[in-house]
This record gives sequence, C-alpha cells and structure tokens, in this order.
Amino acid sequence: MTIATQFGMRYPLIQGGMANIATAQLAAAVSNAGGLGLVGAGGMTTDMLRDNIRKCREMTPNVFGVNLMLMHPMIDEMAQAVVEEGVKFVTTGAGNPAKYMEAWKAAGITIVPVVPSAALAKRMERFGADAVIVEGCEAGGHIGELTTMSLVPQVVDAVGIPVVAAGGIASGRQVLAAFALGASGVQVGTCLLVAEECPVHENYKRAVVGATDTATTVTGRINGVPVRIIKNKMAMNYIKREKEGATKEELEHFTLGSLRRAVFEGDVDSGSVMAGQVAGMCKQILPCAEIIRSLFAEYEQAYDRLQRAVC
Ligand code: TUI
Repeated sequence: MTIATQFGMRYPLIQGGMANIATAQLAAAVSNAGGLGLVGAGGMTTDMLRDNIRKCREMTPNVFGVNLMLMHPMIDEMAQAVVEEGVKFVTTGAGNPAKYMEAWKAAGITIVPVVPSAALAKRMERFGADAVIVEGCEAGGHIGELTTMSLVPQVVDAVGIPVVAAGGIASGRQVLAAFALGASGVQVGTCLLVAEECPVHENYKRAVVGATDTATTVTGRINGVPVRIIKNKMAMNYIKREKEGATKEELEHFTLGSLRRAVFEGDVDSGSVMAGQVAGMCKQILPCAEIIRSLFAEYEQAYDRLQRAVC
C-alpha cells in the first residue's frame, strides 16, 4: 500500500512544508493536482497560519495538511491552532514533536514527523506517528547528516509504519529509486519551487532554473544549524567566516531575515535561496499539475524500462 491509499490522494506525493513559501496557494495547487499539499507554518504568525488553513480549505476539496516547524517561537500556540482549525494531517520538522502528539491524536490528526535518523523514527512510532518522512541531506533548507540513499532503507528496517522518502527527488527515476529503497511515498520541495503557483519571487525561480548539479552548498555545518542553499555571495561569505572561526552571533547576522529577502524581495545575492541538490534538474516553470503528472508518468516509464533491463 502506498501513502496515496493511506491518506486519500491520487499520487503518493507530499509537498515539502517550505517556510515562507508553502502558502495556501501552493498547498491547494498540489492537492488539486493529486498530491498532498501542506501549508508551511515556518515564517508565519499563528493568525497567518489560521488564515492560510481557511483559504486552502476554500481552494481545494481534497486532503491537505499543515507543516509545523518546531523551532518556531510560537510553536506551542500553533500546535493548538491546528487542532482548533480542524486540520486533519500534520507533518513536523526541525525537532521532536513528542509533547504535542497526544493532543493531536485525540483530535484525530494524522501525524507524520520528518526524521533525520532511525532512532527518532523509532521514537515517533512509539509515540503513535502514522508514518515518518525520512529526509536526506540532499534536501534544501535545514538538513540532517545522512543521505536519502543511506537513511531510507535503515528507517524502513527499523519501523513498521510507512516511510516517505524526501531529499533528492525531482524525477520519476528518483521516485522509483525511493520505492526500491522501501518507501511508500515521496515528499518533494525543490521541484515545486518552479511551479507557476509557487509564490516565490521570480528571481528565486530563475536561480533554481539556472542551477547546475553543484549549485548548492551547506551553511552552518561547523557552528550553527545546517541549511542547504544555492551558492551566492552570502553563502560564500558565511562559509568563509565560519571556517575562520566566526562566532554564532556573527554568523546569525548573515542569515537573519535572509530567507524572506530571497523569497519576497528577490534578493538572490544576500538572501538564502534554499533549494535541494536536485535544483539542477528543475529547468522549466510549469503548472503544479504538470510537474506532478510528469513525475509519475516518468516513474511508470522508468519502472517498465527497469523490468525489461533486469529480466
Ligand atoms: O525542517 C526542515 N527544513 C527546513 S526548516 C527551515 S526554516 C529554518 N531556517 C533557518 C534555520 C533553521 C530553520 C528550512 N528548512 N526539514 C525537516 C527536518 N527536520 N530536517 C531536519 C530535521 C530534524 C532535525 C532534528 C528533525 C528532527 C530533529 O530532531 C532532533 C531531536 O530533537 O531529536
């Protein structure tokens, strides 16, 4: 069984909860295209989150959810807001959501935490998670240590609940590989940055379209929170100062408000253009429905080709 059957979508695909980017507009477009769209609470206030949940409900008849970024200063309030707003599906990122899970379960919410390790996956299963999203460090934004290729099969072996693979997926071949590793679905973010409905600044989309395979790097590996972004002036300065032993405070200066600068103002030189290693594969700005449809059309082709190659 795939997560499409489990959660009621056409395709076994969840949208990443990209902070400042995953608005009602993007979430509804993904859900209308047969995936599971998420309103990403990262970068929102609690009122904005409520507003986006209500808008999304008006924009799609299909299942959608909320991603809660656990490092958010208002996280306690937001964890309560999803219950009050009648949200039925929650993913979490950037931390351990254990303390909220009892209340969410009592409210009938399907809970799917993002985990960077088998240990946390096992813990989440014990706390009643319905599935886990296993995100490898190919992903954009805040990342863990392990790659998708190494992490997915280890988590699949460690837990009994469905595993959703994330990080490094932007083509049907990669969806097929995720299923080969034992995943029951995929989460994608980077390939949706170039969706027509994605509300990022045009410059951000152009930076992704123009990216090559080696276009991304990771800031915060030595003395901060590891975040994968497209290389630019800010990223190079950050990494240089980080290697020179800069303090946390100095480094935070580079990243303060930097995602918002890139997303809203289109400042792709001093802003954080968060994107995964697959940015180099996302070459065309297309409607969400077309991106998702072609992902699974290519999956079918790759599956057939592989069967002929092996037998
Ligand atoms: O959360 C993400 N990706 C994100 S969040 C974000 S906003 C941000 N911006 C700047 C700095 C920090 C955050 C941008 N991208 N992905 C899911 C994810 N979760 N990646 C890693 C984790 C994670 C890490 C540790 C999940 C759990 C965890 O648990 C630690 C523990 O407490 O056991």
